[in-house]
Amino acid sequence: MHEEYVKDMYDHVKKQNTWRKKECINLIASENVSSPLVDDIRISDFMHRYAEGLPYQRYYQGTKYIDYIENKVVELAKKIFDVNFVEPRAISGTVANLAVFSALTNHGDNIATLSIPAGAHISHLGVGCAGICGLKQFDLPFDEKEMNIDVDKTITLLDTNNFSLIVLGTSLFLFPAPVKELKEAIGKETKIVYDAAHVLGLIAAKEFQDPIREGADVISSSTHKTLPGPQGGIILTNNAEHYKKISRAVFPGIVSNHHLARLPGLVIALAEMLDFGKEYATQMIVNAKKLAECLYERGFQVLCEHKNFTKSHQVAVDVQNYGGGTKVATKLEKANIICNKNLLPWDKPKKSLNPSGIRIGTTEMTHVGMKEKEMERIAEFITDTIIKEKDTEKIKKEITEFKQDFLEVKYTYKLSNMSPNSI
Ligand code: DSN
Repeated sequence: MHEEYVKDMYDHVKKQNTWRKKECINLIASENVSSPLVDDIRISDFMHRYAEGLPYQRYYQGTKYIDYIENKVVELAKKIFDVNFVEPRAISGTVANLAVFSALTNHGDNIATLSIPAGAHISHLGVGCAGICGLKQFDLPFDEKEMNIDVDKTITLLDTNNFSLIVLGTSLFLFPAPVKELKEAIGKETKIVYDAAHVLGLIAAKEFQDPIREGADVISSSTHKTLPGPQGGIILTNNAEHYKKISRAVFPGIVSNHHLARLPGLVIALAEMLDFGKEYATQMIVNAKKLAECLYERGFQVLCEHKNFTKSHQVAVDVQNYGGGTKVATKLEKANIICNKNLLPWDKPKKSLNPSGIRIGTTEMTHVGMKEKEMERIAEFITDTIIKEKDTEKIKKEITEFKQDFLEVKYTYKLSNMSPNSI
């Protein structure tokens, strides 16, 4: 008998829930917590079902409710992002990228993306989806001071090579990408794919940039970062031809079961963004600027002081002075401050095990109601841990106490007794 595994799993999940939800300051920029409504509806009979194909044209019976729900995802995503076509069946941001790259390129084509130290997601590269699709990846020139693409040098690169795709949108994403400038400079054959995973919630709230109107052909994204939905992927476009190819790439190409149980929660998250997204996204950005400013004032080398640090939910800090990203992130974890080490543009990709920086995001802490005052407190905790080297056990206790006022997700509806699982 292996019953002890059951107890063990319950025990460990409980420990995770308590630690990360109640005792930690989570500053991982790619993470968020979804609202209780989104969480609650995620556990359902849909976890066990298949629905291959498109709504009302499935290869299975028993799909009438998921057909309805999937159409609601499409309806709300069209409304919020003002696009004509939505493909919600990619089960993650990387799967969305794989579908888009494979649909819009041919084996052997050239693709231009940022490098990892300049912020690209791993899926943009030769080791990721671009490589799987047989694409030859070129690095877009990057201006380290401005923390953005160097438009002039990029135009020269694009003039001298034939590119099927340029991928904009990154995992280290402080400032809007120059979509408009590049669109004006490139030929029709080169398509722009904008990976919005990090900033989808900011785009939904019209607080960052409007990639489609600025010239992006396709947006690919995950659905669980600044847009606080269940983990999953989504693809948006106004181009019918692109949509057709991408949709075929998703199914039957890459995804069989598109993980139906996430879709009702995605509808709720989109509705929440329509009603509360503006306030939430604005506060996320205000908080990021405030946290950056407070860290800078306390002696940290926060990037881009000359540009007011950031226009997104993210802050980047060069921590070479304190032993590098690995040492700093590990030390912060000991105090229950969770963030990630991050390559910065001046790092060689090989430095990924000990990069120069850390990346900080205000996504989750804003979602649980923190504002500028709390950002100041977080900067103080970080300073105490890294610069003043105070006792981490003591800081940890203070953080647990501090966190108790921020256990509830805001920017959602006040509905109770709605659980669909008590039938
Ligand atoms: N790798 C994730 C991030 O942290 O940005 C995105 O998938």
